[in-house]
Amino acid sequence: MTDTIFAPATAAGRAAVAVVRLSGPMSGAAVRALAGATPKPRQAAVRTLRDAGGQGIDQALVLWFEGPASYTGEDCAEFHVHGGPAVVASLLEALAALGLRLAEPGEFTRRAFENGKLDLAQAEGVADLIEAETDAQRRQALDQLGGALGHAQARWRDRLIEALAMFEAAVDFPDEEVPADVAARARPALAELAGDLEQALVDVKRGERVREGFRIALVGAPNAGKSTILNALARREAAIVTATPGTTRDVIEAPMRLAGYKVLVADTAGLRDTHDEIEAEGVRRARRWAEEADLRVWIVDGAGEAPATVPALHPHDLCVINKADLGQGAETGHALVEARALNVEVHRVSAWKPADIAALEQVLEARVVEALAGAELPTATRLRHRELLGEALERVRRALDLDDDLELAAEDVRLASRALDRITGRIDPEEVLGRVFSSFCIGK
Ligand SMILES: Nc1nc2c(ncn2[C@@H]2O[C@H](COP(=O)(O)OP(=O)(O)OP(=O)(O)O)[C@@H](O)[C@H]2O)c(=O)[nH]1
Ligand SMILES: [Mg+2]
Repeated sequence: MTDTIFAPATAAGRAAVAVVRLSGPMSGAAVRALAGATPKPRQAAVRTLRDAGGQGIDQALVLWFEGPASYTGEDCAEFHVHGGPAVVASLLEALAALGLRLAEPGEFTRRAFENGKLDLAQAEGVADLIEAETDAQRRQALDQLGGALGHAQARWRDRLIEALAMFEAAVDFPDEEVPADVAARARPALAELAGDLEQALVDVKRGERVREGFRIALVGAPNAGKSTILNALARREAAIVTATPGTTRDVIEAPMRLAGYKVLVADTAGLRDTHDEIEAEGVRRARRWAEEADLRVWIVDGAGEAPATVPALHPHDLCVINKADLGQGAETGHALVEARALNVEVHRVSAWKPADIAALEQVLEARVVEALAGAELPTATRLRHRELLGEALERVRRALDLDDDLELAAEDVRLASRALDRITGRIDPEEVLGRVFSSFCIGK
């Protein structure tokens, strides 16, 4: 028989109210043991909770959800108690004494998934909604919880089944004159599907960025003012600033919120050749972080005289010429020439002037919006989805290339369909499910 599980559903610490929830076949018995009779399903009732010895635990609001009309699909109950640590601790103790067990992270949602209350992508939406810190993360997670990805997956799957039926008909009736014709009829459905999957793969990058944060790297020569700019943007002394070149060694990430999106701005070690082992490692890390970032901002010491050190930049990156308050040195001219050659937009600031930092923040905000805002929310939002979409697309493309060998094409269509099924977790092995649910918090 399934265990009956319990867990606090609210965060630890003091609060007005704490919620403890139960799920499983013994939930009703546990409510009766602690609170007397079970209340009417889905109606709140005020009860005194008592442990097995008859000692009062708290006055609580008790909710009873009879399965399958509950979050997990099993019998469930909730106790809304006063949110003091001792109250919660003695309630948990009383539940354990009744033979119930503390839930694992994500176990409630896992049961909901196993009982068909939501698919795997929706369960991931639940986790993302709990993690959401920005408005964009919240909207995207809510959309996923609403089943947006599952709906898209069902549409894609229908096309595959249509194509598969045609291939199979052609394989089953080889004597008739159908094969070439059938392959030709399956082709448009598959080609359209390939287009949809390509688009979903473009969008999933946006979805991942919204979830994890848009990454902006501040890069450039030592002493250009990268750390000063990071601190000004983050509004705190996140990085050490000194007049000594080579101050920053580690990558220092500061989370920010721009236009309702999560953004990670990273200060990095100044780029130069060095015999100092520690600094050299810092420069390697700076280059790696910058390469993987969504936007690189090349910071230049505008008052400097040395030729500008040019980092590896991508089209549409930015160049910020700093220390405008000190006037121009030869480095400004070098940087302008390089920036023009690389087609990189240039802005001039003094990191010490709040108005300049505000203007820079606006430029960065516009870049974030341009990269992440779309007419529609991305349906796929994480690496797991991206890999499965990629696998499905590859299979569909192979099926399209194989029209003389209908049996092989049919097999590719079947494998594409399997990859798409795994998005909603229909056929996933235990290990994949374990990985998804273990990232949840306890009580969800
Ligand atoms: N006058 C002036 N000085 C600045 C400005 N921005 C930074 N500085 C100074 O330039 C020096 C270097 O600044 P940092 O922010 O440490 O430079 P960095 O690019 O992080 O340097 P590394 O960590 O060595 O790569 C410090 O003395 C700052 O006070 C500015 O806009 N105007
Ligand atoms: Mg620095």
